[in-house]
Amino acid sequence: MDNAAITALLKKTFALVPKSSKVLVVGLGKTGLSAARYLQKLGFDFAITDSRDKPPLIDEFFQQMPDVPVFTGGFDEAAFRVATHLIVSPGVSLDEKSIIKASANGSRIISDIDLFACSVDVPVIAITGSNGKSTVTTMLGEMAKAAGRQAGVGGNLGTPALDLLELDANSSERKELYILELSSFQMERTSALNATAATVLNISPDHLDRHANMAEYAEEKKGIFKGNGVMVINIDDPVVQAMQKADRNTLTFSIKTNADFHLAHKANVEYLMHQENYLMPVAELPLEGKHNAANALAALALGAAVELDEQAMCNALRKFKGLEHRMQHVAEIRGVIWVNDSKATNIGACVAALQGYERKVVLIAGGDAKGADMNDLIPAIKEKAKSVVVMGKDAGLIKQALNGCVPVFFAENITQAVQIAAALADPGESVLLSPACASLDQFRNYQDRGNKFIQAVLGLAL
Ligand code: UMA
Ligand code: ADP
Repeated sequence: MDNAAITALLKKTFALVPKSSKVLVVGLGKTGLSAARYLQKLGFDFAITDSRDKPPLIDEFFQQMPDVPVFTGGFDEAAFRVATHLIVSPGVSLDEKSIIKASANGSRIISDIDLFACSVDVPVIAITGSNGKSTVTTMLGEMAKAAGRQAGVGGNLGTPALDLLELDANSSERKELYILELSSFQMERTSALNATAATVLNISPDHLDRHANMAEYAEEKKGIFKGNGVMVINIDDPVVQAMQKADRNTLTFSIKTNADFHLAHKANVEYLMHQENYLMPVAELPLEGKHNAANALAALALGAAVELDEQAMCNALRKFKGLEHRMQHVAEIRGVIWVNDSKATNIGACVAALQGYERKVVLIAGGDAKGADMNDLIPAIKEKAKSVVVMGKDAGLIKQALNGCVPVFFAENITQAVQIAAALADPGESVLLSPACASLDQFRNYQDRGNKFIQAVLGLAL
């Protein structure tokens, strides 16, 4: 789409007009910086604000846009007062006083995903859910590549959606498809997306510190189906199934029952299926766990919605080794297998991890529970864990929930947790870091937690 067509669509959709609208970008992280670059390329008047004194990307911003007004160290009231439009980063709550006030005074709240939606005329696939988003988004990106399609892959995954666009007329690469991972925070402030195909992979409790309750959280995720694209529905999840609409093109997937994409046995071999067609044996997926078979089926369904070649998709699945910090094999030391699942930042992910185990497991869990009910961990822990090492802010909540059903040990930090787990695990067993909690109480992010875990584990081998 050329820039004139984009600005025309922004005007029609959001009354957003270069030189006349006053845009305030709220949050100077990756999203804010990508929005600023976009607005500058299209010739908009804008300013940027961040409540921190020294936001993470301020130096990069000054370098790229020395003339754009910046307000840091608090949300600047005057900047909000004059703004006709606010582009709010996902990390900033819409309950912020300044945002509520500006909105009441007529400022329109839009997201980077709204801007993106007004800037593309090729198919967009949108993926949300409580767990598996990054895995499915990356899988599908690999499938598109294997099928010979130029795809832009990003969103919540890491590269902001706006940074995937080619806004320079002389840009040599032309994307034929976009594949976006979207979070509930991105969805709650997006209204213009009409994805060619979209999915909510699953719904389990997460981010309940930011959403009022589960119903509201699910409602934000459901927003991904706005428009008239193909709905890819996980019929194993009742909350997702309830989102299905009779008048829309739908592809279903299931690891439990018959669906458009499902599992079936032939001569004792389990296959990924497309209706009656045997696509490939599940055992050829390098990723373990039933939840990853579900992820593969979801990716196949999304790929089918944009007519990716089925054999190319299967070839990509055979090569897909998974992402770091998701059920990542770290080492086998004295007969004990150590697994890093630091990205398990909610209960659903930890339960899925435990359910994949045949071996006995020593689980390391804890961190910031984000308002979740730790009692939901009990059945899977009772069934699969021999003992649990807890750490972080909500360690006590987990111990309390488990109430003596398995032995629980406290650790001050990840190194101590690894040492305690090493003493507890016998040869033939596994130690799994799958915290069911966010990491920010003790670490920079989940990657930092996973890396420190790996370091401590490798230290055991010395
Ligand atoms: N900020 C304020 N005031 C606040 C909160 C934040 O000023 O009250 C500022 C921060 O100082 C910071 C900026 O806002 O400078 C950060 O913005 P952000 O938190 O929205 O983060 P970005 O760097 O823009 O990254 C975001 C996503 N982050 C979040 O949703 C928290 C990234 O997802 C995403 O990769 C990126 O956009 C590109 O689209 C990360 C994430 O943790 C991986 N997502 C959550 C998850 O997966 O569970 C939802
Ligand atoms: P997200 O981007 O939604 O956080 P990831 O693919 O990064 O998802 O995986 C996050 C965590 O969820 C990891 O611990 C992973 O093992 C687990 N997981 C992946 N897919 C699923 C699924 N379909 N159901 C439950 N848990 C899953």
